[in-house]
Amino acid sequence: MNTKSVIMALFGPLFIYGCCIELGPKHDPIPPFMSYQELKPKYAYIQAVTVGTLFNDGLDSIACITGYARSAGNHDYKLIIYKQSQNSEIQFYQEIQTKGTYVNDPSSIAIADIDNDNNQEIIVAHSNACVEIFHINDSSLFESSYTISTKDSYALATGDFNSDGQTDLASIGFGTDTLSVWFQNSEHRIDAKPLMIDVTHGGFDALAKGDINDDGMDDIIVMSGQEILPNIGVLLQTKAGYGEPIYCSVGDRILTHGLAVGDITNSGKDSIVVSYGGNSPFSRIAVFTSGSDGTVSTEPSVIYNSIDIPCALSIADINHDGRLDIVVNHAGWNNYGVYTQTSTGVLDEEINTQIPYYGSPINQETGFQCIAPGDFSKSGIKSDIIVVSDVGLAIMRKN
Ligand SMILES: [Ca+2]
Ligand SMILES: [Ca+2]
Ligand SMILES: [Ca+2]
Ligand SMILES: [Ca+2]
Repeated sequence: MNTKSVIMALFGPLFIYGCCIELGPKHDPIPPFMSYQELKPKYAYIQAVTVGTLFNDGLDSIACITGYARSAGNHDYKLIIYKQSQNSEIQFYQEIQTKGTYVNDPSSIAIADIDNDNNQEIIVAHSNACVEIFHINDSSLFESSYTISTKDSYALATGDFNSDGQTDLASIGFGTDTLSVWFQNSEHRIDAKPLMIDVTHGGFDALAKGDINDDGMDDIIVMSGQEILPNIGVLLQTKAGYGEPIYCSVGDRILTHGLAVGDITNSGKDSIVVSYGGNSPFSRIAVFTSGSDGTVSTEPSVIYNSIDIPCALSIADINHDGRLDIVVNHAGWNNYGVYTQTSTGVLDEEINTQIPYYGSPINQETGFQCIAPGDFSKSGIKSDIIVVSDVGLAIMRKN
């Protein structure tokens, strides 16, 4: 027996036992993800990704947009679609030229039926220029059908923003200090003129919808990512339209990075979640939950610790227990964290998972849409996560 074997024989069991105590999570842990799969072909610079049932087959498919790749590649400013097959394989489907350019690059993407024909459209925002709509044609291919010129074209959200049963569009520009809401009219077209609302946001912003005051009507949440401004502006929908924004902050002179909205307090009501801070121990996730009377909370209801540089956030039921959980991207570290929601509506401590290291996609730090949930294993639950990495897109499927 050599020296190493002697040490292992004497201390190995103790070492392993010690590791179990040291590393074992405290409450009902889950392995966050099982498998990691890169999607081919690879794209150098994906700006944003989203998921939707693009082909009326009940299966989630993926759409993403590319920016400037800093190379001679010819995949810049494209809309790229990956389709899920019946056996849960994700296959490249289509690459489409967009109206994006170097100065007006594609920055945000959404999937929604904004003309009420039961086919999903893909909507792409080109920063400081326009919103471009892509329809599916008779050959089941997507094609650009029209654009809406607007400076409010950095971040997109869709929802029913006037409670008429039809899906509408909302958009903000990069630090424009306005929000444009584009309603779907009675002829099922997007109104030519938006409702414009003043709300402060200073750049690297994010946009989301959710029912923040639990009255059954979609509200709009604007996150500011730059300048000394309130972190969040909440626009509550009322039967008479939208009032003044309600501003919320995580503290003085702190910039937030990521935004997500969903019921992560087991209350049936949507909370706002933002990420902020740099390296640990100064990195956090803050949750804003309205009071029982619907009063919007202007300060965090709960703050959770995180690890280095928490950025883009997503909300999904990662462990299939019927409660929504939070997934956070740690920009530059190729690391993803999961906060699972417990039955009492508090979040368990963060569990992290590493994805293969290739380098740091720059847009992870600013791209609020570099992570999206979907169902890519026919589980009926959106618990698989699409992530932007520097090789393009990858799927992390649930264990
Ligand atoms: Ca449609
Ligand atoms: Ca509507
Ligand atoms: Ca509401
Ligand atoms: Ca869950």
